[in-house]
Amino acid sequence: MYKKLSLLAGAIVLAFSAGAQAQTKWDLPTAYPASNLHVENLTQFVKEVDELSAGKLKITLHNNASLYKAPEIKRAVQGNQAQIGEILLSNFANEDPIYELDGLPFLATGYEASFKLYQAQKPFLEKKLNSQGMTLLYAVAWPPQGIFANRDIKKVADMKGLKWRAYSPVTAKIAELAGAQPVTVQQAELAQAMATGVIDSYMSSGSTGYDTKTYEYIKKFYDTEAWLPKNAVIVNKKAFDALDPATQEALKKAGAQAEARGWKLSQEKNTWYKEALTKNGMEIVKPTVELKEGLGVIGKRMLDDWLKKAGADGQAMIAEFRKP
Ligand code: PCA
Repeated sequence: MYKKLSLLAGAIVLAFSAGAQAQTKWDLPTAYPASNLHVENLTQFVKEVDELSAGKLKITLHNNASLYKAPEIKRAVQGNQAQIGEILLSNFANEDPIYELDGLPFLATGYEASFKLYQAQKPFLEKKLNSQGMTLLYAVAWPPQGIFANRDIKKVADMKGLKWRAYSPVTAKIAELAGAQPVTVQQAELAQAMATGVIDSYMSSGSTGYDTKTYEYIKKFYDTEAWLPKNAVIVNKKAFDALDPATQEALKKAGAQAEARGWKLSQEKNTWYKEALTKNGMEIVKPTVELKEGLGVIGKRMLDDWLKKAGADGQAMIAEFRKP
């Protein structure tokens, strides 16, 4: 009798302690500021995870590279110092060609083509991240990339000698091929790099132009719509496996919702950002045919190089992307 009672008491204590441990706290670093479309989306995602998991998974969002700098976030998630994090895929191009694909100029230029490229890339991206102890939760495209510069740029040769801010190995390569001088600067340090004259031009989205008040230094945005790089939200596999099945489902559901919402938001805000840049005194310039063709030649060369590096997987991705 006593034994039974104490067993029962033990079970109750266990149940209570399980209840007390049921809340999990995760850190989510991102390199971009609160005004950024991806961060706006992440803020909503964190809220939805809380609701869908009935308060069991609490995620703290750390924006603007306050917890880790952009290139450090992937390793932090891999090592479980952060359980979940947002990365710019093409930042990791030197690690594996799979991370470079959506950074190649003029391979996929609109939202529709970019989404198609994402679908072709996704199984390989998932496999790569899994092999590194992480899973892909979702990915969202940045708005199309154009050129910020004060100089009159009518053809690629006009880019020669520009002090060009690069944000990834791919954007540095474009600069080299165009005869500009690349300096790698992440978005969180971009405003300072312009203010101090370290750089005088760069290629990115209207979103980054707006976030960093580029209009205070640079007066033209050449709307080349060259490519749409993606941010991905990745999760440490061990941290994910430690969640109970219902919480895992809640996280996946919130991720799927964030992906759908993010692609829409990116497209809507692309227009909004360009209007905001105009209001702040920037001229949005339609690129000349010659400039687009010249950048196309650079893109073609980069794709050829990529295909050599990416082997059979690369061929498969491009074939899938080009399938009608
Ligand atoms: N903005 C980020 C990456 C791509 C983009 O549009 C940046 O400039 O750092």
